[in-house]
Amino acid sequence: MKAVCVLNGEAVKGTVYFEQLGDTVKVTGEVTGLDQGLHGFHIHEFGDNTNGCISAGPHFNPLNQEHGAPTDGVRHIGDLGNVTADGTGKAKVEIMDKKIQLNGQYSIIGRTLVVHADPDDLGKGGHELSKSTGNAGARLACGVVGICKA
Ligand SMILES: [Cu+2]
Ligand SMILES: [Zn+2]
Repeated sequence: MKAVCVLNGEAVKGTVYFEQLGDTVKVTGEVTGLDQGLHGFHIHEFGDNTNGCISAGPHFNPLNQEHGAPTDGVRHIGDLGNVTADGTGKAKVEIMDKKIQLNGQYSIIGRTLVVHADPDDLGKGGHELSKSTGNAGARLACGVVGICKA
């Protein structure tokens, strides 16, 4: 099964693909228009963009855990860490993750992918928002994850 998300922001655009490979979801694609460096990259709970990316709500967190790094045992299902933009503002996405899924109770289909202005501190920044959002700042672009042709 495959899914796709078209990210749309003012300056930031992107296309990200998701493919279920056994228990792993492979995430690939490209985001452009970013400042050089790290940018938080998450699945948020709602596939609602009526009021822009803010309507997507908090990180997808069906297990009521604290925010963390993708490699942490304790994390939100939606915590995909950061993408890294180069000097031209382009970030290549290549993530393998076993928490997000394309079906079942942890399915991300119909939820929103968000790319942020700032780095996700992976829960370790000591900021009051570290354990909820990674203090990743504004939502620069977002899009709903939808099923695509296999
Ligand atoms: Cu986010
Ligand atoms: Zn999170």
